[in-house]
Amino acid sequence: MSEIRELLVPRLTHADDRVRLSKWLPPQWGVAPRIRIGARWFNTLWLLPLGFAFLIIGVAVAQEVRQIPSVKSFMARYPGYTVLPVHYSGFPLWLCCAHFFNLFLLFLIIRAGIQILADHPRLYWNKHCTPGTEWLRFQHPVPSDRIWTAKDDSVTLPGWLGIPGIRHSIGLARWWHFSCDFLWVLNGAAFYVMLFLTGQWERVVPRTWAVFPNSLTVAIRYLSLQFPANDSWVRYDSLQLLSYFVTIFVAAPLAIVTGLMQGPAIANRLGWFGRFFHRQAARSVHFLVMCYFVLFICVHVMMVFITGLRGNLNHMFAGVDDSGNEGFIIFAVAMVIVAIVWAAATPLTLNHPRAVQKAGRFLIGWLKGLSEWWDPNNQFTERDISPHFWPNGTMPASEEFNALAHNNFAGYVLRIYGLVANPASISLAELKAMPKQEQITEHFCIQGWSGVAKWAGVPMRHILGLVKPQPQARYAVFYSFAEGAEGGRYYDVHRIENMRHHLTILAYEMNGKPVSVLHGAPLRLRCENELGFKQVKWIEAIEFVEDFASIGSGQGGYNEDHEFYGYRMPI
Ligand SMILES: Nc1nc2c(c(=O)[nH]1)N[C@H]1C(S)=C(S)[C@@H](COP(=O)(O)O)O[C@H]1N2
Ligand SMILES: [Mo]
Repeated sequence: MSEIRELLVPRLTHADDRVRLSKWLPPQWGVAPRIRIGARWFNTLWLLPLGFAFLIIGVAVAQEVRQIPSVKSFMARYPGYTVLPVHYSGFPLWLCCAHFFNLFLLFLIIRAGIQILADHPRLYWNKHCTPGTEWLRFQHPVPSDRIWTAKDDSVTLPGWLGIPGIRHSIGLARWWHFSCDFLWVLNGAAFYVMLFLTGQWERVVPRTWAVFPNSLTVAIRYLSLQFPANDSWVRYDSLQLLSYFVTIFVAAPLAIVTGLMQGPAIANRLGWFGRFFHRQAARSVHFLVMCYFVLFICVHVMMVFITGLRGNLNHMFAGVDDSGNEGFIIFAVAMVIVAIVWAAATPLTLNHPRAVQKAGRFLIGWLKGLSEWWDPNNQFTERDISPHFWPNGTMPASEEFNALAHNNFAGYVLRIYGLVANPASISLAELKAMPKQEQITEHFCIQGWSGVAKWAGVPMRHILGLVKPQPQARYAVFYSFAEGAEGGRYYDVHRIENMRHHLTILAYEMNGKPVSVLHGAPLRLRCENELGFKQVKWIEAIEFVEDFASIGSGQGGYNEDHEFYGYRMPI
């Protein structure tokens, strides 16, 4: 069987350790974000003048309203803050540091998050991702006169906004997003602990219901442009307290939970809740939380600037309550650091993508891999099957494959070799005579779309029983008939543990019919605790190996080599 290896391995290509724009997907710009209300699409840019108009009207209304006697007495009864005993003082150093790390990481998280979204620039409330049913898109409608893959759909972003801006750079953007998330969660956890150890939580957690009427008073004051005194060294006003509470204790945890719920390993374990609050709902909420953060940052920064900049910066950046300039100086230095990192992130990523991949793997890859311990167990019903299942990837184009397809794959043989006791060559008819397993499962593409389909095929457990991998075999390599996007054979590596799951099958049927060539005929993998790119289509051969360092560029698969993905992708 070693001749098969000699046949296949040289057809893999070595990937570059830099992003070569000449070989990458050519740029394609989307459109300004559109929101669908009923059957009509609205350009969200209208929100800018509309928001401005509403703000001006709001000021006029607030100025009138606060003259009304009953409002006056309401505002006298609820002055805009509550005086309760407190057990903290000022702004300690740990708080200033946590605040800086938070803002520093949040910029990167948001930029990389928008980049991830640009890989499938549509958001849905339904789980099927059927074109036309999205509620938000920043791409044109899906063309209906040709095959339109998820990769075709991805859009370019300006390099200062996305990291790294170029189309379909989700592999790199995810390393940034997840690595910074991890550091952000660590920072946040330390922040939570310190808040409660030092009594500083009393600044940001409401302790009486009066926080609501008091917030109304503050809102009327600010909106009517008569700012209350800034007492933040001692206490925040009620509206500030409430908005910080929502940001720290609602928005941040919601972002974490809805982020995790988009990964197959976790979504597959949530049972009815996961079927109801599915990946697309989680993804939409995740996006809305990001919008909240952006709005919060804008309003927060504006308020810091217009309610006494020097004093505010002295509090939060220097931890002092005086009229000196130290807060401003530290803030200026901090902003220079943010600006340098902001400017460097995209060029660094394009010039050293392999380093970004390695750093990400080091920081967060092991943690993502841990969720593979959970075996996938989620199954759907016939009613859940998606009417449209996005296709993805580069179609096979070789004469050899076309000849096989022409004969309905009658001449197809699956070759299994490497570290196995019984190497095998199995025809499609033989595969179909083996035990058949049916499953209705959700497919999670790394780009963001998902879809439910019924798959049927041979359980990988059965194949393992036939070929008997040797004890040192740790990985299964799936070689495809098709090339990857930059040329060279598409392949992907799975840990052998994944091959033993009860839902891992070699599928030859999709939704009750033979799998179409578009979706991977004659045979494609289903391994339900991993993302879509690991479900190799058009399988030509499977090799069992001890290590994959010498295969391709050694990263564990075609997209791992060429697009800098991680090879364990349960999230
Ligand atoms: N050979 C091969 N298999 C592949 C791909 C590819 O490009 N080549 N794309 C992967 C990706 S990114 C996804 S999301 C799924 C898509 O499967 P589908 O076309 O059936 O939706 O196939 C995976 N398998
Ligand atoms: Mo994918």
